[in-house]
Parts: sequence; structure tokens; C-alpha cells
Amino acid sequence: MIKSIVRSALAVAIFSSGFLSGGSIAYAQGDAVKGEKVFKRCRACHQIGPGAKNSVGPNLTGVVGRAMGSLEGFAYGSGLMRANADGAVWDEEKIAEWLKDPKAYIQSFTGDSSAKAKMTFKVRNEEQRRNVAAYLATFATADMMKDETPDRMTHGDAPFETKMAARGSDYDTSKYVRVRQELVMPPNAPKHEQVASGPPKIVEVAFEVEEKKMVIDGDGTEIIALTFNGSVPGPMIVVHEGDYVDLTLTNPASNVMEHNIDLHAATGALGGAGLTTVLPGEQAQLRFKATKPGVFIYHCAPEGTMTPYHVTHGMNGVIMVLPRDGLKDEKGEPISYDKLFYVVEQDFYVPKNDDGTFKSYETAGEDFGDWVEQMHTLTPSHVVFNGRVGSMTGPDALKADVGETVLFVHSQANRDTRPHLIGGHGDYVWEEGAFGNAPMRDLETWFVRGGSAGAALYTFRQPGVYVYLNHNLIEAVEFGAAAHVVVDGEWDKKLMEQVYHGPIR
Ligand code: HEC
Ligand SMILES: [Cu+2]
Repeated sequence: MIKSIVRSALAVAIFSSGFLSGGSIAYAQGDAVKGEKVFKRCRACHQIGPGAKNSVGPNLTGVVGRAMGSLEGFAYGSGLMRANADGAVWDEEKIAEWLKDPKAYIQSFTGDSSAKAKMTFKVRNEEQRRNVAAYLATFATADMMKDETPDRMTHGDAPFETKMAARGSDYDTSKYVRVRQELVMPPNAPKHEQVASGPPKIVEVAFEVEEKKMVIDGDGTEIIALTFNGSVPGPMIVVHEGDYVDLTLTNPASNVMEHNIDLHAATGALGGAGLTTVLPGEQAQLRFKATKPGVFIYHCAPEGTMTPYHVTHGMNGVIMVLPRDGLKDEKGEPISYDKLFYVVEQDFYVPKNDDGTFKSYETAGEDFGDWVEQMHTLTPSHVVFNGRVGSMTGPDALKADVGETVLFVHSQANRDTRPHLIGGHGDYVWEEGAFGNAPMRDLETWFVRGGSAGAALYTFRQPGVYVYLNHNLIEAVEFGAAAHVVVDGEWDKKLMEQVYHGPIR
């Protein structure tokens, strides 16, 4: 950090004369040191410096003095393509104008009112625009030539060097049997044994990122969701303690954003995020040992602001690591379930138009500026189960029979939640999700901390419709964090009976 500030300060001294920067003399020069701070917001989409690549936006190394829209391998919008054909070149002043409103700028610059800009992010403050332009000028084109892997900053700004981690190591895994897990859509869990029948295995899992439109409520509100395998939440993974997970993450070239995966069940490298960051057209394979039994969340964790942005666009889910000998009660006696319901609670921050209706967008990332603004209010527009209001009600209600034991696995990658089963209980609850700990008994409502998953086991004793919800009733009833369980069977009068109903006697 200190190194980079010093570097910037030096660069200001060298470049503020206009030398190499191409800035016009009349134009008020920005302060590159201050601009470095502004650039934190650009990092969500742009890389800069040695080893930088195109990501959501083009590589900005050497952008000052570079022809507009000129980077090979980046699919520019029509405006920058036109400017490129006209031979236009970026200088600090042009960049500062572009940042005010890319679309308006490129339309007036090219004189083409139908010109499109793929960058929708705006910087309102003029001084910040000038400062960040000055910061960009400190990165010369020569930096692009150096073949170094840059330090990646992901969520929590933890620095991570890919070099530290072994790649293509010679650890011999040939003694392990390999199985491929067939992933299924929530609220289902993949086929699995509760008690492992053999020695630890390597469980292969294939995740493909899909950026796609999804309707999230009954009013037809649509977002460009970011998904693992086209689903919000991503599919549940189930393994046993001691197994290896061999996960392939594919980011098809048709996507526009970079993605990765941080699994809270994994050890090291930011839960795997540091080794799985893939640009569109790339693929990464991660093998890790599941050493801790429990239910854990996984989520995408790209650079900076992109982490909450991707997580609140749907990129999260659960991996369950069962003890090899299955679940146990508080006395260590084995317990099991007949069914598993996989429930992931999701907060969305859909921006609104001035008239109060929800905005809609055409491409992934287009909502970035607006969405982040809404995120900063810490007030979600939607709090839903499994990706949309009503995902598990009506025709999609969950089903069980009297006498059946169900394991509810419930996660929230971002906010706290408090699951409750109206008319039932948590017979055995692993609130923090750690199966190595004794479960709590007979809870009315349990607490699942943001950034974790919990599990509750319940045997249905009475038929009827149960509501399984987040017992913040505003979030459940007004926002949508609720599911129904329709239970079939014989009513047990010993447990409950209506003794009288009618006029006051
Ligand atoms: C949400 C993603 C996003 C953010 C945030 C963002 N940009 Fe961009 N930027 C893009 C995209 C996409 C393009 C390509 C635009 C096009 O093709 O029309 C782009 C293009 C550019 C270009 C033109 C580069 C060229 O090769 O012609 C500059 C300069 C630029 N951005 C600067 C910035 C700066 C500085 C910031 C931060 C203040 C920033 N951008 C923030 C996505 C973003
Ligand atoms: Cu992502």
C-alpha cells in the first residue's frame, strides 16, 4: 500500500508537467494520489498495472495516450468502436468527461445519438473524475508488457498471491475412488448416503456460471442474476468429512463478468476464491479436502465491491459435509432424516425508478452503479427463499408425511435470519451448522448468522400446511422469505383438538 502511494506521488511529480500524459496545459490536473482511492470503485470492472488483463471493462494500463476502444480481445460498445475508427485518442480531460456520463459523452463525441456505451458507471464529483484520470496517467503502456501475476484483492481486501499456492502439485490422489456428483436444483439435495459406506473419495462437481435474466417476484420484477448452474441459489453439494471435492468452475465466453468461488468448507486461498477467479472464456479446477463436518455456504468473491454485488445477484449456496458415521443427537446416538429441504435466503437490492417501479436492465453489470447505491442503504428490496417470492408455496410447496423426519438446511450468505416452522419445532438444531457439536433440542426459532448455514431436524406429527419462514415477519410476509410444507397423514387429537368454537358461552 505504502509502496503504491509513493509510486503514485512520484508519478504525479513526473507526469503532471504533461510529459507523456498527453494532457492539455489548460486543463486542471488532477491529484493522482487522491485518484488512487477513487480507482477502488473502478477495480470492480477494470484491472491496471503489470499483468493486468481485460475483465468486465478493458485493461486500463496505458489508457492515457491510447486510441479509444483499441484493445484487442475486448468487445467494445458501438460508441468507442466509432471513436476508434475516427482515430480518437484518450487524454485525461476526455477520460474525466467520459466518467461523468459515458453514454452521453460518447454520443456527443461521435455526433451519433444512437452510439452505445457498455460502461454505465458514473462519477458525479468532478474533482474525483480529474483525480482518477491523473491516477490512470501514472500507468505507462510499458507496464503492460511485464509478465507478472498481479496481487489479487478479493473480499475483505485480503491480499493473496497466486504464487503461494501449489498448482498442478504432485500429491498422489490415485488411491481415491472418483465419483461425479449429479447436481440437482433446490430445494432438493443430490442423492447421498447419510453414513459413508466406504473410505474417503474424490467427489467431482461441475459448476458453470450463467448470467441470466430471472423473475424474482409475483410482479414480474426481473434482474440479471449471476448464478452457479443457472440457479439461485447454486446447487447443494454433499460430501463426507475426509472426502475431497474436485470442483471445476467454468465461465463461458458468452458471460461478461469475472467470477470465482469461496467455499467456507475449504481451507486456504480465501476458501478457494484465490485459485478459481475466471474471466469469460476461462475455467479453473480446485481440489480441496473437506476436513470439517457441517453445513457451509459457498459464494462468489471477486474483487472489492463485486463480492457483495455478485452475492446479492444470486451467487451463493451450500455445501454439506456429513460426519462419516452420520448425524448424532446430543448423547452421541445416531439420528437420520427421510428428506432434506434446501433453503437459501437471498436479499436483493433492485434499484427503483423515480416513480417507484423497479428498474430493469439488459446486460449483466449494467445495474452496477444503481445496485451498489441501493446496497449501501442496507435495505433490501426483496428477501426471498430460493431465488424468488413463492419458490416453495402453492404448486411448489414442499411435501412431507406425518412421521417423516426432515432436515431443513438454511443459509444466508449476507444477512442474519431466524428460521421458524409455524406449528412445529426444531427437534434437533445445529444453529451454527457444525455437526461436530451436539445439536440443541426443541427450539422454537433458531438463528442463522449472515455468512453461514444452519440445520434443523424435525419429525412431523400432525397433518396440515406449515409455514417455514424467517421470523422477522416483515421479511417473511412483506418481502417473501417464506415457504409452505404440506403434510399428509392422520390428525392426532391427543396433541391438539378444537374444544369449542362459536358465540361466547
Ligand atoms: C461496472 C463496471 C465498470 C466500472 C465500475 C467502471 N467501468 Fe470503465 N468501462 C467498463 C466497460 C464495460 C467499458 C467498455 C465501454 C464500452 O465498450 O462502451 C469501460 C471503458 C472504460 C474506458 C475506456 C477504455 C478504452 O479502452 O477505450 C475508460 C477510460 C474507463 N472505462 C475508465 C473507468 C474508470 C476510471 C472507472 C472508475 C472511476 C471505471 N471505468 C469504472 C466498465 C466499468
Ligand atoms: Cu460471480
